[in-house]
Amino acid sequence: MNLHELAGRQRFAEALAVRAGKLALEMRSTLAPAEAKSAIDFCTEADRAVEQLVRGEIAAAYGEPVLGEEYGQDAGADGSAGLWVVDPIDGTTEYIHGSGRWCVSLAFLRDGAIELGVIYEPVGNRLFSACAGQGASMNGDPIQVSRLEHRAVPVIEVGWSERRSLDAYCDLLHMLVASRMEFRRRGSGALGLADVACGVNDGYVELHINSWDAVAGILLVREAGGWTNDFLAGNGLTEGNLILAATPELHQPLAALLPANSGRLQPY
Ligand code: LIP
Repeated sequence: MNLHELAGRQRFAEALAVRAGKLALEMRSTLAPAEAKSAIDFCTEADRAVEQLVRGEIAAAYGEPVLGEEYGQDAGADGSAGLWVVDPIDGTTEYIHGSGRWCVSLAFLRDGAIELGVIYEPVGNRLFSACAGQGASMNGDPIQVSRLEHRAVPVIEVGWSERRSLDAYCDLLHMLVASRMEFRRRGSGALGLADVACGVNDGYVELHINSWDAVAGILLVREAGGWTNDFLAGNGLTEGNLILAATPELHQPLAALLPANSGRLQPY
C-alpha cells in the first residue's frame, strides 16, 4: 500500500474514532445496567453499539475483517490482507463510573505489522494518531516520549486484570518502588500507552493485555521514539501478551524487574 492510500486510511480512522467516542459519550447518561463478563470486567450497551458502528463503517469503506473486543474476530481474518483491531471503549469501568479516563482504540495491521494506530479520548478531547514510519501526533501536533527530560522520578503505569495473579502484580509494584520509580494504575491500557507516547508516563507495563487494548498504543509509542517488546510474537494477536512500553532509557531497567517467564521481551 502506498503512503497516499495509508494517509487516507489514517484520516478515515481518526474521523471514525471521534464519531465513535461521541456516540459513547452520548449514551453514557441513559445507560442500562452494565453486564459482568467477570468479577472486574464489564460490558455496556455502549461498548456493543460503538463496536457495531465501527464495524459498519469499516465494512462500507474497505470491506476488511475486524478483530474487536465485543464481537471477536471475523471469519477468514488471518491478517495477511489487512485487519482492523478495535476496542470500542477501553477503560469500561472508568466509563461506567463517570470518569474521563476511557477511549476508543483503532488499529490497522497487515502481515503482522501495525500500520496505523488511532486513540480518541472524548472527555479530554485528545486524538492520538500514528502511521508506521511517519511519526505520532496528538491533536495534530507531533509527540515524543519523555527521554526522562523532566529529571524527576519516573512514572510507570502498571495495568492489571484477573488474567494474571494479584501477587505477581504486587511483586512488580514492590520492585518498582524499590527501584525508585512511581507507579500508577489509571484504568485504560490504551491511554496508558498513549501517555507514554506523549511523555505523561515514562513507561507502561502489564503482565497480560489483550491486543485490542494494546496495538494502537504500541505504534504510538514506537513512532514517538519509545521502545516496546514484540507484543504480536507468537499468538499475541489472538491470545494477548505481556506489554512493556517505555522511553528507551527505561526499557532495560523495567525488563529486569519482570519475571523470566512473564512473556516475550524481544523488541518489536
Ligand atoms: C481493560 C483495560 C485495563 C487493562 C486491562 C483491560 P477494558 O480493558 O482498560 O486498563 O489493565 O487489561 O484490558 O475492559 O476496559 O476494555
